[in-house]
Amino acid sequence: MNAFPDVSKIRYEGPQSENPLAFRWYNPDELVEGKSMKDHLRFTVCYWHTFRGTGSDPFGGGTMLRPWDDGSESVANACNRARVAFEFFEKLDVPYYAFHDRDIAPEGKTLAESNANLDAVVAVLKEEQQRSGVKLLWGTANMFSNPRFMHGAATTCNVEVYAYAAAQVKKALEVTKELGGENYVFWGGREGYQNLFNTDMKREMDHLARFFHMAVDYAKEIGFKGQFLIEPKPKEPTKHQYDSDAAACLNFLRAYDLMDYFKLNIETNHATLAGHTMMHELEYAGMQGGLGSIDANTGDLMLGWDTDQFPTDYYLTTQIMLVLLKYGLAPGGVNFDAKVRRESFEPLDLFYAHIGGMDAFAKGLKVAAAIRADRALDKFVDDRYSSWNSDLGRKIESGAVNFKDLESYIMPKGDSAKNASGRQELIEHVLNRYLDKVK
Ligand code: XUL
Ligand code: CO
Repeated sequence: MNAFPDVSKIRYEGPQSENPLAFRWYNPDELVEGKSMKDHLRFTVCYWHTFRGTGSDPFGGGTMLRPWDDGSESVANACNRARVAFEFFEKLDVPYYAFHDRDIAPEGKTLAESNANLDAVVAVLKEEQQRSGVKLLWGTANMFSNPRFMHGAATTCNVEVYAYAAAQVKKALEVTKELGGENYVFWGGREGYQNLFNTDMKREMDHLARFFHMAVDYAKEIGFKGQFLIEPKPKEPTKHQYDSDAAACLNFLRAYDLMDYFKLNIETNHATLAGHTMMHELEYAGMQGGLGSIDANTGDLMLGWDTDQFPTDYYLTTQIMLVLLKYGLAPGGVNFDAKVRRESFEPLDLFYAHIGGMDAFAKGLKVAAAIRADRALDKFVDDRYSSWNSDLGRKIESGAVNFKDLESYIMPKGDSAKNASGRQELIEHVLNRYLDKVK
């Protein structure tokens, strides 16, 4: 393949480099906290935006220039596209990719035909994985594009659509296993509602849970050992998505006895649509043992929808890496669920976009590690909670006292001890100091 003749393998040149086809921060073998950047970050290219994105929007058609793609829905075109994708992964030096079933192979007239198309392309992907060493971070099934899924897939009102979705996921699990996928993702594409007047929410959520249990059972049956992930998103395409944020997802998993099998794939732009920061969503999932993987992108402060832009903000990546270093990421990864703007239609833009995103994360990793090495933030947190290290604090935390004991303790004092400053402005300044310091 030589779909990108102007690009050779992207290499690390250091922060001073002005070469847009080089890394300034991402140095795959450089050790951070004793582990290579490559192993910390586990960068992943997503197939749908990068190889299937057309640049179309509600106001106009596709704009992308993809000379290798003949635009047809043929298996031959899909196989050729797969080989081009691997040229891209290798030149970009990413260890992983991720896909939906319908990204990699065309949908046929019947499910059997779709499965056969999938098998043909999977054979090529397998060959390319073996040749290049690039691995599959996760697979998933697209159960939102085809009109049959207009009412949802695992939450549809149409029982035959539910059966179809189950069969589709069964095949997607087989394919993900065949390709050594390390995770399997469920993003609830149309699992939600537009209007509660026509919706039996309880029944739909029960069905969704049943669906997940069947997926877990089937994974066990075929020996698929990958981690299951669900991906929170509050809205779009439905008015309300059931997996609205990390808290809602974890509550759902716990209520339906699925906590042992699922973790969360947290996406930045979904977090912001939910009215949270990415750091909040990561911390919330992490503290409950539910942090699995991330979809790395960013939204636009001025726009209230899922713009899926490439992340370039060091402040954001530092926040993310602070949490990821705390809880760990593997077998998850940093998946660029991000698309180039429709005006950035040249193949070269795909490289610029990913290089910028990878560098932003590598810099964030270094800044976060520097902060952790000095315990620069921990010190503030330790101080802030130091009163809890007292005898009283320990008794409360261990459950040794009740309301009456606490009343007896505090009543004679007349009032509680004075509060100390939260130091927010100083802390924010300290964070900027580390951003300056890492060179
Ligand atoms: C949609 C989204 C999906 C999932 C995979 O907003 O993020 O691309 O990541 O289905
Ligand atoms: Co996503």
